[in-house]
Amino acid sequence: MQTNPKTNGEISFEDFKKEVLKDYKIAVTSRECSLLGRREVLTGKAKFGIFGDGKEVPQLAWAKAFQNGDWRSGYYRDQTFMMAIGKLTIEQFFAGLYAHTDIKADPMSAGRQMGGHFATHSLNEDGSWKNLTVQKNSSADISPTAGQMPRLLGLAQASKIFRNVKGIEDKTNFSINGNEVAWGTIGNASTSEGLFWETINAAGVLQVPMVMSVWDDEYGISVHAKYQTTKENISEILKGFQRTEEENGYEIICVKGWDYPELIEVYGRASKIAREEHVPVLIHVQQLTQPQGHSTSGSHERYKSKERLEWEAKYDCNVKMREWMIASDIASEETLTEIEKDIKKKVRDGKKAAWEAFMAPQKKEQEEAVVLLGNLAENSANKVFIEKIKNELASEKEPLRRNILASARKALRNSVGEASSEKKQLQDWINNYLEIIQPKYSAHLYSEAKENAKTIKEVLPAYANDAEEVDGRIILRDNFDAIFSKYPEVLIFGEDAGEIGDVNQGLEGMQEKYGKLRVADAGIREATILGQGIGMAMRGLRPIAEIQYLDYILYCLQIMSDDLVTVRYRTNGTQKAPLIVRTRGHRLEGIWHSGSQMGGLIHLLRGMYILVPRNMTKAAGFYNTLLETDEPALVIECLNGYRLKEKMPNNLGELKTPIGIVETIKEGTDITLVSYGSTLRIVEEAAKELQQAGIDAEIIDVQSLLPLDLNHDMVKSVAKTNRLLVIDEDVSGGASAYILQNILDVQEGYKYLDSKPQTLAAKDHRPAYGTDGDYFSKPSVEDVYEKVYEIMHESNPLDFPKLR
Ligand SMILES: Cc1ncc(C[n+]2csc(CCOP(=O)(O)OP(=O)(O)O)c2C)c(N)n1
Ligand SMILES: [Mg+2]
Repeated sequence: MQTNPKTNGEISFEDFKKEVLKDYKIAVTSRECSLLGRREVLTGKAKFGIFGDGKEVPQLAWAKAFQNGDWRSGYYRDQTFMMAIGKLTIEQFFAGLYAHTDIKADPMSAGRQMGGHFATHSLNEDGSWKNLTVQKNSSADISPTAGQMPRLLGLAQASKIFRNVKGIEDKTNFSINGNEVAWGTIGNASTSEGLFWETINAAGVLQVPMVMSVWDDEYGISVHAKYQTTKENISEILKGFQRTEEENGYEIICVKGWDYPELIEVYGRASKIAREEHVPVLIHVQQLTQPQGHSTSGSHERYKSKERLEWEAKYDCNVKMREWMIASDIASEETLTEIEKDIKKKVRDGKKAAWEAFMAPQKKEQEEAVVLLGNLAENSANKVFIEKIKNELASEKEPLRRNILASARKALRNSVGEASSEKKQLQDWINNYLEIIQPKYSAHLYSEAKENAKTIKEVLPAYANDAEEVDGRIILRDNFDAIFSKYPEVLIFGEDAGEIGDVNQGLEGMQEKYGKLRVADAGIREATILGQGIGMAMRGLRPIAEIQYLDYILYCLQIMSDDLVTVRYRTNGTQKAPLIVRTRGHRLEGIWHSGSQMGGLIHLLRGMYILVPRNMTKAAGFYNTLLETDEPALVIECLNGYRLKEKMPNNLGELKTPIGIVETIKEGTDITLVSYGSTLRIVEEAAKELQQAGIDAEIIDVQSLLPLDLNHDMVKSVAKTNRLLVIDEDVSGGASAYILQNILDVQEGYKYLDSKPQTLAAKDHRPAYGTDGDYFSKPSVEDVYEKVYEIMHESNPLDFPKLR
């Protein structure tokens, strides 16, 4: 008799059989969904399909080891796992495929993500946290291969923090003594990515409870393992990571992906090692297949040999599990055939129900539009044309919103110049439709909770009469001290952030005071520093990830752009990662230490805040504000500001810089100069010199690039001065153009201008090294002076004769 491998025979054979049969049903259901899913794409009902066929059986074993409070960070093959943990039904599977915009129908993303991208809900509808320890959690998937890896590290590290850091024991909604395991999955080919290696190394160093499964089907789309992996074997080449008696490392396990009992044993063992010892485990799941090829956009017959295809048919994990069940007397051939027939019908029915649910609201909207178009036609000189549009819309059996709205808008065009109550009704309907439907595709880029960061009021720095002038870094340091003592869930980590208290000593002494887990040195690995932050923020901690210099943010920009800033959007507001990224930049020295690539950042990072404080008091205020809210943010401190003197406030930890609010730092009447960060010091200097020439400039500090000037204060200044110059250290057409567009277009500043609005940016090359390199690369006081003077000269050559 077969003993139950999971419980070593502790349950009866009858119960064991029942459990295996239940698993098999999930595997068959999942496979049937994949098969029908592909057909839905090929017949045009869904746009794209990527499925989990060929990877079912290991996911059943994984699901058994996965406990409440645990986390998944995986990729598009994991549908069977999601079904097995009870987080994906047949209807939901198809709703996702069709892009159903109701979060109840498609709980993964409300139709925003293509099928196969999974997530669970961490937040209630009001945006508050759920109790994450009583549910099974999946962080939301992203499509870029290996992009799930950095976040996985943070999800695992959170357990270590919860187990070892004092003062957060009461956060029982997030962890129970750090017992939670973070489970990663990745395809064999995606292990070629740098992010995989960076994460594997970092998890080995950090010794976190992470179990990494590699689903190995020998291919990455059409490209065979021989082009992907040295020795064509990921566990073989990772052997150096294996822990020994003497040294920490990984437990590395290989297992055949079709061997159900073996898989259950392996996943049980992995879970225990990671959970109890906080040691990372790598499971190389070999001999998996792709029965339908990679995705719906191609067929694998084009690149797999006949022999390989025959092997895949034979070693299909579901087929193998079925054979094993029959050989072990768990079920007869007849019973299994009956089950399979039953499931086929269930999946067909579920698919039909999902399609009908998807179509129902759209059909209703179609009917409404058809009636309105009919009425419009009756009262229009263009009746014939409008009726044609109406009839075409009415004849659509499966109407999409695009067609409904496009028809209504086109019909309206045909009645231009006419007036009727029917037309008014259609106009109202279109406006109302857009108001209701557009958010289904656009909401939740930022927090929509009433109490969001934008509502947090400024608290000005307060000063004692005899306030000292200190180096800026002291203000920052003492403010971090206040933060760490106020919020036990805050932790900071980065290169040199720990022992020496960061390269500019803004964290001096903090590690000694708050310990090595809360103020931590990290390896040189920006992408996974960012990932640590994302994962820990998703688990209720308040991480601050430090990227040593702004220039090196490019190493983690992909993760910020693809993962961090899309968390809220891609989950339709059901997950969040309120991570603060701290860095320092703008002006210092040379090509890789004085970058100010703000245009690139603001365009790639919509979904987080980008804050550019001009001094350390402002920076401290931003950190304090951010910790009262739950948006991710990037704070860029001025590299050349740490040793400049600032007056020491006596309300550190309390003072707050508002988000999205500009500040006028000098009033003036002749021209508005808009800038931010380090450049402001240049602008202020130039303004002083301009004053001597009789030019009175007003200076505005933007402070916050995302969001930008929520109160539209910049246009008020332009309305007063009628002239505008935007100055920064980015390339031309970068952030300065973004600010200009906001003032002219969004704030309608063009109405008030008497001179051509202009920008003054750095040269388009990277900044050269040395004092002269800086002078000839970035805007100087003279550049600002002359540019402003030129604008004044053009409008009044008599008072301001030509300079050069
Ligand atoms: C960064 C990035 N490059 C390329 C792709 C396109 N792509 C999607 S899946 C895939 C192959 C992945 O193969 P593997 O990791 O073995 O997973 P499998 O699909 O075989 O399970 C590729 C190249 C992508 N999504 N992201
Ligand atoms: Mg593969």
